[in-house]
Amino acid sequence: MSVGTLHLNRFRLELGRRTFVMGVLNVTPDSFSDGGLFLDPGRAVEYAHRMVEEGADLIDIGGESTRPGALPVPVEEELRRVLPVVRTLTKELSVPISVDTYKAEVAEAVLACGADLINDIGGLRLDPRMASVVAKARAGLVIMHMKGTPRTMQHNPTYEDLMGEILAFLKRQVERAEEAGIDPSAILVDPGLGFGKRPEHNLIILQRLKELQLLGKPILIGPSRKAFIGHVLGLPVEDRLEGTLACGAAAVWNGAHVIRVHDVKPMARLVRMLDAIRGT
Ligand code: HH2
Repeated sequence: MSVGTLHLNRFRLELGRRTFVMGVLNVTPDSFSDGGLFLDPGRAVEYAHRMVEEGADLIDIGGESTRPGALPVPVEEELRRVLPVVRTLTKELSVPISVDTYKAEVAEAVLACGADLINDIGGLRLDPRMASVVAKARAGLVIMHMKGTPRTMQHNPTYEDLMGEILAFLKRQVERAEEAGIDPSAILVDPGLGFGKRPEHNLIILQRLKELQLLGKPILIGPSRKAFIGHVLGLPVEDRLEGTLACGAAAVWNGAHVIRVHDVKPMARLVRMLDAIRGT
């Protein structure tokens, strides 16, 4: 379904023609699947180039792990990790650069360095200044749903109406973002697979993803290597590629516009093939 054009600072992405792949670059020592691999800025930059060659349409840089139970990282440390990489990649790459942070201070600094998109897993809930910082920089914003915080989110999450609660939260936060002056065509929504969800919740979200189309915003989804895939297949984190691809296929078929993934090459091929079948 076409929802027009996505405006991300320096870039315009035409939605509905093809599915976009967002490559994950975790500049952290402890991310759940790639922690420690790209802490060195040189290696991080090199890997981002590789992901673009393999078909990434956007790069998402993260300086704090948000895996279940993770503790917050101080602003100074998060900036120390991400800033050199953001500075280099905004110059060297011709794809939008996203930064995965829920802290307004981090967002402000990376936007000043030319980042195009803030991926806020807190969905404007964890830092009251985030909306105005993104608005001021005329950047894009991902609003993600999470129940609780990374430290608490997997403590027995329950829902009376899973899709209803996610929809209501995203609708409210989209309104907040627009009231703060963020360009309505710069906002994406994400139901937050694995963030305060039991395995079955994640499967229902993938099955009923189309319901989020009611919001009229592009849908981003991040199934990559997550625990619910391990739960279904009985496989460890390094062995979840096929499960991730299956989730990507279901998500594209059910209306996702952007897939956030570690394994760019196979996912890029998968979405190209699916887009061809759909005739988009
Ligand atoms: N998942 C993770 C991190 N950021 N952002 C969005 N919008 N959607 C997601 O599903 C999402 C996200 C978790 O994955 P990863 O970055 O690999 O792990 P970690 O948080 O341990 O760094």
